[in-house]
Parts: sequence; C-alpha cells; structure tokens
Amino acid sequence: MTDALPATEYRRRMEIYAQEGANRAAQLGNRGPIRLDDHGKLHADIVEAYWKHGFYVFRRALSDSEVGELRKDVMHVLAHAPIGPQQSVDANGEPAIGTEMKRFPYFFVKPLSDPVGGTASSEGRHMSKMAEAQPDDDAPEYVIQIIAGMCQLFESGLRVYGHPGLLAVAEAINGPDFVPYNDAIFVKQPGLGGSVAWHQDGVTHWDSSNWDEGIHGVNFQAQLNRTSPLSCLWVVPGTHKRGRVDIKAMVEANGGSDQLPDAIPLHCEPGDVTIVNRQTLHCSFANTSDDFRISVSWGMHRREAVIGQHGHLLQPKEVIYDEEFITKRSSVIQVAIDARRQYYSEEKPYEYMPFKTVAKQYQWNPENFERVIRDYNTRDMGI
Ligand SMILES: O=C(O)CCC(=O)C(=O)O
Repeated sequence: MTDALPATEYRRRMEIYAQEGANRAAQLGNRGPIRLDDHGKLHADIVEAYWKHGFYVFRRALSDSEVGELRKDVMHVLAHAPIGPQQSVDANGEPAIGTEMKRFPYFFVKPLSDPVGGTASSEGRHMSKMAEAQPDDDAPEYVIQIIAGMCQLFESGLRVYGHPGLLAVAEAINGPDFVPYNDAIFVKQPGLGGSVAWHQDGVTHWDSSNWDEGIHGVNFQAQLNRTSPLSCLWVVPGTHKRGRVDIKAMVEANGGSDQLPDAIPLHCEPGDVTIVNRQTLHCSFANTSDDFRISVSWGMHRREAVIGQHGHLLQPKEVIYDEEFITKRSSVIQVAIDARRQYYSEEKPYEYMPFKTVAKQYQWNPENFERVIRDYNTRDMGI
C-alpha cells in the first residue's frame, strides 16, 4: 500500500467528485417508487428509463420493518463472523457463523484497499487499479467486504429474495423465464471499506452473435443504511449499450484518475433498492466516509442467456448450466416466495412462471431447507 493516499486527502478529493456526481445524478433522475400497472407489471415508463440509462433507483421498496430485520440479521452475522480469511472462529473464539457451508461465505480485504483492480481475478474484468487510502494505525488487518449465501444464513435474506415487487421488476427486464445469478452482501465500514474497481459484470456474451444490451442480466441492491456519494455504488449511465468498454483507456484518458467524468452515484435511503444492468460500468470507492454501507445484492439472468453455458465466474469451467442445474438453483426463488407468503400474509405472492405447476413442492419447511436451500450457492450461475 505504499502509494496509498492519506485517508484525509483521499476523502477531500472524493468530496469534490461526489458533489459533482450528485449534481449529475440529480439532473438524470431515474428514481422513484416501484409502480405496477393494473396487470401487476412494472410501469412501462420505468422499464424505458432502465433501458435508456442502464440503472434505476426504487425508493423505499422495502418497508422499515423489513429493513430492520435484515439489518439485525446482517449485524448478527458480522458479530459472529470469522476473525479473518481462512479462520473458523469468531472474535469470542466460538465457531463462526456459516463456516460449515460448502462455499466459505466471506471475502476479506485490507482496509481501504483495492483487492482486484488490475488483476486477473474474475477473468480480468476489473481492468484498472483504483486509488487506495491509508487506514488508521489501529485498523484491523482485514475487514469483511462480502458475505455470500444470505438465503441460508438468515430467513430475512431468503424472504427478500421472494419480494413480489422486485420479482415483477426482474420479470419486466428479463422476461418471465428468468433465473438467478448469485447473491452477495457488500459491507463497507466507515473508514475501512475497500473499493470495488470499475467493471462490467458480464464475461460470457460480449462476442456472441446474439449479444444485446440485456444479455448479461440485472443486479439488485437493497440498501439497509443511508448512503452518500462517498460510500455508495457509482455507475456510468448508458455503458450497457456499448459492448465491452476499455476501462484502462478510460482511466488513462482521465489523466490516470479513477474518478471517471460521466459517472453518477446511486446514493440511497434505507429501503431503497437499486437495479443496475450487469453490463453497466460500475464501481465503489474506498469508504473514507462516516457511512456504514450494507448493500444486500442479488442478480437475475434470462434463462436463454445461461442455458448451456459453463461456469465462468463461480465454478470450474467443466460445470455446465444444464436444465437440471438451472432448475435446482431457480427453485430457491420458489421457496423464497413461499417463505414470504408465510411471513407476510397480507401480501400477494409473486407467481414465478417456471414453477407455476409445481409450486406446492417448494414450500418453505425444514425438509426443503435441506433439499433446496442448504449450499444452494454452490449452484450460483455467473455468466
Ligand atoms: O456494491 C458494491 O460496492 C459493488 C457491487 C458490485 O460490484 C456488483 O454488484 O457487481
């Protein structure tokens, strides 16, 4: 971290950029509540705005009580998480939560660092290294940046996966035959959270003959705390239409700075849910702010974009996403819908087309926890 800036200087530079970005964001808009039409479909104006800019911010999509439950559950996991990479005990020396899962659910980073920019990680999609900042002397050696596997770790995580309004959004973007990608809770503690370097998520279809602006799917992020432009996700609007962009060249053309000129921050209030096209260029900066950002994230693909592909991002290349694999992973959505039905009895459940005739086999109960949910994320589908 020898080139890292003092955190105060990093923050000073970010504050100027953040203000400019917030002004650009205010002009663009693309924010509002989830609005469904008389048939329960996402309002056409929102769909159009999403395809125009490659993102949308849904205000207050989650109720205060749902946000409160998610926050309590995430904080519980953080309090009982392993003390560092490859560790299995928490800060009290007790067995850490989730370490029995087949996929170790935590990703650690050094405070205020960029762990992946300019490396071969995830097929080299984070092409350029971000600026880093120096943490305080008493900062821990590592902090958690990602918690995976929320549908297994706590029930509020499973329930949000079955949210009817958000599933209607997934349908409006991907069509009714949509399938899941993965989930990841991004944790960016104040003065500690590392960056996530500029990248486009997709790695599979850039050169496909049927490439289009939606082929790599869409990501959702539910915000549990208020975030400012200093701590939130940033996007470069419209880049989902441009094919694979040359991030290195963009940074070089910007005098070597990662503060890209056309980017805008997706700062949010608790309960807001952002959707970002997986081809839209996005990043988050090292968190030198006072915000504690917790972003509960998950993604959805079109089935036709996934079927027959091999595991690019999450599994070895020998793993093929065939019908059986996809059906098994997608059944988590159906169980989540039922978990939500049992908990929010006043809400109209989403009808998930691929499981319409077999929904009864996927009720939320201990048996289906073992059959469907346990280690479900070994079947995440990243394209
Ligand atoms: O939320 C963040 O900080 C990064 C999210 C991200 O890169 C992603 O969802 O692909």
